[in-house]
Amino acid sequence: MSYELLTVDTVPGYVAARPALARFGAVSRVREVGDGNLNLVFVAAAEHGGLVLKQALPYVRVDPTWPVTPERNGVEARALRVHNRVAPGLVPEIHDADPERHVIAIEDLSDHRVWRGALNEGLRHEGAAADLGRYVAKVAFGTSVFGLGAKGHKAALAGAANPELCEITEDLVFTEPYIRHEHNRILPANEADVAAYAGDPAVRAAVGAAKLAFMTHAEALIHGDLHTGSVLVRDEPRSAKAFDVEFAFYGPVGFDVGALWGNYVLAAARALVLGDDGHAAWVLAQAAETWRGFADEFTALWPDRADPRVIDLDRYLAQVYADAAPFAAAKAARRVIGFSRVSDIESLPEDLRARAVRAVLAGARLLLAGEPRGGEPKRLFDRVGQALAE
Ligand code: SR1
Ligand code: MG
Repeated sequence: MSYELLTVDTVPGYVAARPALARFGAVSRVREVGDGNLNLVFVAAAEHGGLVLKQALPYVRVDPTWPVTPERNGVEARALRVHNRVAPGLVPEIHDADPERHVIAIEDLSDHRVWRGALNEGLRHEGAAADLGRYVAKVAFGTSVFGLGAKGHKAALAGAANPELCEITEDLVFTEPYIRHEHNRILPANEADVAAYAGDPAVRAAVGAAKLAFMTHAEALIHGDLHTGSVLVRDEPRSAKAFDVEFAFYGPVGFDVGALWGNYVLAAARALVLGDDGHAAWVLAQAAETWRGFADEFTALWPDRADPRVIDLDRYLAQVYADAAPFAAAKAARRVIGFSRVSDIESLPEDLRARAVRAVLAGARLLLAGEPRGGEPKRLFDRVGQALAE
């Protein structure tokens, strides 16, 4: 390895040596809190406040034979700066970026918690789903042709390539669940469900079309991995922030909306098999909340800067909406077939897990069936709820 990995013992010295972090003073306490697939994450308490250090590992945590470029840390730093500019308050602030050790220092948000865990416990963070919709809209507007103009958009696009991490998504979300692959893990009770889902020509055609859109529709500097484990929430004062933007790239805006929707499906499937119908209904209702936050914010941004002579707002919104549904399906299905599972499903006892997987695949099928232009998320997710419950 060509760079030194941080440890709880070396973090204080590291912070002391970074001029951009001098204002924090001496670090007195450090905890390693990383639980994702790709990074070391340290929370450091210092004389003048807390900070978080995120260091990219050059491999996948659970499979060190699988290399992943640590340059993604620089991608994340650049995207986070842009997202702070266009969506302030909806992402962590960034204090420092170190391209040699592949470390970023960001705002300490220890007074928040990861949304997935809260959803798993049946907690309701009202307003979070709409805030995330607003975040997606601000990024969609501010980093696209609408906010940057034609030349600005092309220049930004040229500087924001993230091919290695895009390839992970192309493989793990859109390909591996639909072929025989060593990454796939399927309970015996779900073998027929997965074979029926992944082998269905209509499913394969819709997922293939979504994959092509992911690979070619360079609309905005999207988050790229906006699942509920990439969201922090707080009750009082109310706050929701997206974090972990290392998968950011110029892609289709519907992918971020769909990622949230797909993760609501996972959370709802969990709630349903646990018998908490009320929580399942609440979670699925968040899909419409996210859409409302997105559409309202994007519409509010539109009159100032967009070109109203040719490009039509309603058509644009309808396109994002139509894109989001198959992306949601692919994002939910990959979590119950392929690599990288989620606690919503994995922490269930095996019999309930099998039921939840079956429900998620039924929901995914419905979302892949195609949403008509002019469709409406409340109606769509009412139908998803019925599919999950059948
Ligand atoms: C090898 S990385 C696996 C997954 O972790 C990230 O959170 C992304 O979702 C990626 O697909
Ligand atoms: Mg992540």
